[in-house]
Amino acid sequence: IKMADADLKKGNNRANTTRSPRYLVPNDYMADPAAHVFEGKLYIYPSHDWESGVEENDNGDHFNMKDYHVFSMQDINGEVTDHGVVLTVKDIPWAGRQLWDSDVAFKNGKYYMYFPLKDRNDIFRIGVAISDKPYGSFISEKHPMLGSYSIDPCVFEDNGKHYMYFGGIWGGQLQRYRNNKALESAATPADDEPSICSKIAQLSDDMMEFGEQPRDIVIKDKDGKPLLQGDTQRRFFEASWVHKYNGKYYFSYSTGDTHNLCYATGDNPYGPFVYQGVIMTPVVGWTTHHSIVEYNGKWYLFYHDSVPSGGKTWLRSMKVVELEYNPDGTIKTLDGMNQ
Ligand code: FUB
Repeated sequence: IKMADADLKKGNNRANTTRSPRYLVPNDYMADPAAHVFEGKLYIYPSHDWESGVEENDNGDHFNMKDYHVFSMQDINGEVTDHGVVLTVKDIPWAGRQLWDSDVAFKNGKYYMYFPLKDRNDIFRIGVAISDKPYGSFISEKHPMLGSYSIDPCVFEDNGKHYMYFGGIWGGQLQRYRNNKALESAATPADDEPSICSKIAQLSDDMMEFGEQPRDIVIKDKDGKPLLQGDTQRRFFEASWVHKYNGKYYFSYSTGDTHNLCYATGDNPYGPFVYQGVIMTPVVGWTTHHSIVEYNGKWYLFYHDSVPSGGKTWLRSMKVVELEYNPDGTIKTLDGMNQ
């Protein structure tokens, strides 16, 4: 009983579920899965981890990924099809290094892949690559999106409009910017100041650029106060994702150095969002990164852990597990998802 009380205080609404997670690609390392339903199938767009030999450091240089694969599934328990390499660093004209978490959106018969990559000055920008098919391959544009910065783009479609959410602190470089401008010197706010926020911008009609200046996604606590930078168990770090359930907007994200997957809800894509709780407690590995999608009437959490690599933070394996809601729309916390 004591344990349950402690969990409730932390916002951990433990799932009473026997459904177990499934590793999707046991023979390779895939992370940061972005899942979407296109043409009636589940498509998954992960990062492709590999052993590049780059030493582990606080900048995340060891996440030195050089290409993307696409996967698809007709049945959540069925075969996972690997569509092979669909974009590589060497085919991106402005590339420096490190292809991190990507996402894909569909509009007017075309699929747009959005990916973060360091340019030749080692600054993360967001690029666009296009395909006629959800499984690629994708052809990169010559330049990154104008005014783009940081990492982890996620594109959410609502009423025919597409919104990009992005950003990540520390190695993701978001702390180097204020009001969409690079700072002379990177400063993270003090612990008692409002936390650095994920960003949102509606995309232009042609899907190639921001259609407006990116704005902050403010997450407030239940008293209406913005979460503070020192509130490391709850504040935003990276891995933005948005889905809609029963007319409400759910903004979910990783708390990075405290390794929680959390969520907050709001009434529109821009927020503000009100903090609700933990979706998934920490898994093996440093990063935690996910997507949430409805398929055939059920909701699923796609995520990764580093169990198969024996805890190597840069060699992650992609998984899926069913996600459940309580009658009031809160999400049941998934706990112990490493098995
Ligand atoms: O995969 C590289 C980075 O690790 C992602 O962009 C972050 O969200 C974290 O998962």
